[in-house]
Amino acid sequence: METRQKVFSGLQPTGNIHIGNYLGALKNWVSFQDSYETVYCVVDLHAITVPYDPVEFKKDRIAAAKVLLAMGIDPERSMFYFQSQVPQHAELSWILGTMTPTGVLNRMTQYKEKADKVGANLGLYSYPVLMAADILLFNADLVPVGDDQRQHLEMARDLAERFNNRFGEVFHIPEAYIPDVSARIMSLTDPQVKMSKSDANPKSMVLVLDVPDAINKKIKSAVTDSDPGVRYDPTEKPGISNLLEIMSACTGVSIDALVDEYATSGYGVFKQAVADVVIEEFAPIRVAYERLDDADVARMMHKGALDARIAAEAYQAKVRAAVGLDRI
Ligand code: AQP
Repeated sequence: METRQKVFSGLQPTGNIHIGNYLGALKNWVSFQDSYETVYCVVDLHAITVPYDPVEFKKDRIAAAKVLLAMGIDPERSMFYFQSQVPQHAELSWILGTMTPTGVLNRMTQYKEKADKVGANLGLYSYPVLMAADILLFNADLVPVGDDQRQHLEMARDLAERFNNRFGEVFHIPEAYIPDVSARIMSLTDPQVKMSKSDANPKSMVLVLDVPDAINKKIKSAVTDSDPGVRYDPTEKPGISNLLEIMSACTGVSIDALVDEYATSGYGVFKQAVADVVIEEFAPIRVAYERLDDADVARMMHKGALDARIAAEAYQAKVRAAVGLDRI
């Protein structure tokens, strides 16, 4: 029997899920269910590496699971659970941490950026080790992520190789799956920086659950430039190029074809077309989200964690045996 390749990815339940998360990674999560064995996880242990309110966090965690279910993550086809409820993630992270040179962690750009904003802590520093453990725990082949996770993925590959060289072949070497278009969706208010959940300005991001009027307003007020031609040029025209990427990733129409269509239409017409496409993309997700019940979702996630613990244990037993920590 042919065994399918395995996909793993995670989403932090920190605040609202935006169109960058969706087009950079989550849209692929859904389509990968058709041809891969898929393991998806709401990575709540990662999310507590920055300041948070536990009461709000509990709600955000369920909300993140609901958005993913509403998008089309199907617990019948994917393993789907909260990271904290499968303790093997943390155990493997510790083991990998013992073979992670601190010099490598010191080079992680996301750590430097976040530590400057929210303060340094050990969890934030070792975040890429936990991410490596997430990926390696189920021996994933492919990891759909946005461009900002490229460096972390490289580190996961490096740790898998270090482990295999020292203890024998246990891990597959995972590949990142980073889309050609929309791997780095930029802020709508400052197209020089990545769209980010932690941006304090709500106008900087379109949220997956935004109502049509909000999507319209945000896209129409997106920062562009004073030269009116619609062209793809991320250096000279980062705002328009960002909108072209959004439209192309939502519709599947190439950027060249979109440029042909809107080159001389003016920014007003182009922005309206982008807003219409995004509204259409997100409308069914919002409807499906409203239909989901928190208690049902909590039960689903509990069941997902039970299944994931059993599956993870089979892999983790091999890791323990390899490093001399067999259960006796
Ligand atoms: N702007 C983006 N464009 C494309 N992909 C993106 N991703 C994040 N931002 C963009 C991808 O979304 C997936 C889930 O991200 P996460 O929940 O792990 O959060 P993050 O990478 O830390 O990015 P956020 O959502 O913007 O949060 P903050 O404010 O903390 O930086 C990942 O695959 C990520 O690559």
